Amino acid sequence: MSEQKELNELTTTQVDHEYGGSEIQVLEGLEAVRKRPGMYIGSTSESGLHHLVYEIVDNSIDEALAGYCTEITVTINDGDTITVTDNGRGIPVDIQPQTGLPALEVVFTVLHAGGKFGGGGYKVSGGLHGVGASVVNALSEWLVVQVHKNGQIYEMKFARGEITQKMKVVGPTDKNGTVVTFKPDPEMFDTTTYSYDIIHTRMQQQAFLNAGLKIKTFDLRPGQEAQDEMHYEGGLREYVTWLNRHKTPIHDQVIYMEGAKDDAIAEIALQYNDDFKENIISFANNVHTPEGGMHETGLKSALTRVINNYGLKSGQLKPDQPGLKGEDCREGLTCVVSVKLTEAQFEGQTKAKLGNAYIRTLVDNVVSDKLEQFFEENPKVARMILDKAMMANRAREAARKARESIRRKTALGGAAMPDKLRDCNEANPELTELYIVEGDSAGGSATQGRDSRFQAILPLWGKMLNVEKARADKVYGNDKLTPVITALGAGIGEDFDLNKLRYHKVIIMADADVDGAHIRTLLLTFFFRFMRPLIDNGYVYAAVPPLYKLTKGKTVRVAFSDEERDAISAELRGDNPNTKVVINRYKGLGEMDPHELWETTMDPERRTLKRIELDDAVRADQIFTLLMGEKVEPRRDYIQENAKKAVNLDF
Ligand code: TTJ
Repeated sequence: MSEQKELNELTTTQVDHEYGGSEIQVLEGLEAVRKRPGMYIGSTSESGLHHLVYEIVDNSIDEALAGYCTEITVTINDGDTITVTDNGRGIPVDIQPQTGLPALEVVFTVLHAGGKFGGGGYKVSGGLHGVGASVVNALSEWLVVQVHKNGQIYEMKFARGEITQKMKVVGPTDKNGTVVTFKPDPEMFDTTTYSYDIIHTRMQQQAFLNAGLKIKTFDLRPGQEAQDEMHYEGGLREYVTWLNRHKTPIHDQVIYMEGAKDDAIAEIALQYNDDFKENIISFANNVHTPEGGMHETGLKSALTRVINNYGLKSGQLKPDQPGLKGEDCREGLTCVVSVKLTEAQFEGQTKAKLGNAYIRTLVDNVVSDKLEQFFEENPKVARMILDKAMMANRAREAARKARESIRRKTALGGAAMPDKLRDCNEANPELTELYIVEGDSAGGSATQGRDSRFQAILPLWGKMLNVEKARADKVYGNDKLTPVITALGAGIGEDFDLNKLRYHKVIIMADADVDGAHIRTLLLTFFFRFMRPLIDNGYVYAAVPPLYKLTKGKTVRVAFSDEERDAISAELRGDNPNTKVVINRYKGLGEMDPHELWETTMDPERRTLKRIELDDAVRADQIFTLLMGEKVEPRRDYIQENAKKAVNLDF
């Protein structure tokens, strides 16, 4: 009987549901999926909801990998149903001899059936990927599949995994491909609202990973319509270019390497930028592996070896000196590694780490051979990369030495305190305060005006280092920052230890002008980056000096704002408009005499302190990073905003 005749019969004849034989690996019912959905798609949250889409799309990508599909579309329809379309060969519709059922039916009703029809694609056997269309079906309120094949459209329908319409021909077609539409079951998910952004990002990633494949995404929901088309002939090369789009590359070309052994293939694309961070993104069978694994290990060891060898060969490195460390060789590196293999083993907490050891050898070999060759053919680029790694090495060494000397000095509490520090008598840090004061003259006033029993003064002067633009070694050795580090006594960076902190109030006292705000911003950025617990625990404050001085005869008052100035002025005049009230604007802390400074800004009974609160530290970190580098203004604004939000503690 021809396939065609068989199918026509199928539309009218009831087929026996007898499973025949051992070929079907899993005969687990789909109820199991509905009972414990998290086991199959990770969770029933937003992430699980989106996982349904990836699960379906993976099938189309397999077809593309097999060479038969060039275009995939993913649509969010009105009502948050999803349609995935491809122009592949279409899921087989013929009857499987083992089951007596159309292959199409088996794909959607039998767990893990997908792999059997993979057409030589790279199926993932681990993690949560590749669990198959049947899982999506089981977790959908309804699902419709249409296969365009042999000039016919074959259609089948389901509800919560159960067949509601057996496979039948619903019309002619001149195309090939598969169309699946499903509605996630609200009984199964915490939310059934899709995010176009999440889907678009994922599809873009897949388009980068599969060079030449065109993926379109649509959002048809009224009021938020959107569409995108992703198609990258350059594949991983374009991925790296895209990742570096806001950076300054130190060489024009993206370096691309590939190689294969047995049925595994490895692709690597990389480019260095003038930044200090490393950004390696790895994939196994198109699945992101954020925890890394064997492919990343192979890449890293080969990279370190090739760069060191090149340094030795070119005479830049000496054989009797310690070589460049791995991290030196990865400063400013943007790299994507993608491997494909038949039996991927995913390990780790979140199954996000590749465990197959032979992949390490493969990637190591590919990078060793191809990168060495590239360096030979492109000595200028090789030199740039080597120089950058050598610079990173020197910086790291300097940072280590500086950190160790700070550690040595602060050990045993016997650190030699900075010359400029005017320390207090009290030793209990819970009771002491450190005023960090801008400028020598203000420092002098503060020293004279303070209560030396518990208040210490550290004057800072000159231009502060912007830590956002500097490498760690510059920070450790900086002559403006070292006194702060030493005075606080708690170390820095990884070594920072709150238990050793010498003052539990760290008060930045700067002028109420732009320069003052700038120095406050720089200090806060420094604390945020290098002494984070200080901010997280609320130990950092800003002093609030007055803006105006009002004098009527022997009466002297100060005002902290224009409104307050006007109010006090009116109060002093009383009913007589001719009363003489002299109003002076303080130009800076230096203008105040020690007594004034004490009364207005330092006396715990009368002063205002603003606690610096970075309530959402994670968000703040992102903002610091975002504003890193050249854009000083927005960063300054951000920290000023946060300083304004602060609470008044002493009243
Ligand atoms: C398998 O080998 C014979 C020819 O067809 C191959 C196949 O299954 N191709 C295929 C499956 N292309 N697209 C799919 C597919 C697409 C979607 C949207 C959903 C599912 C479950 C499979």
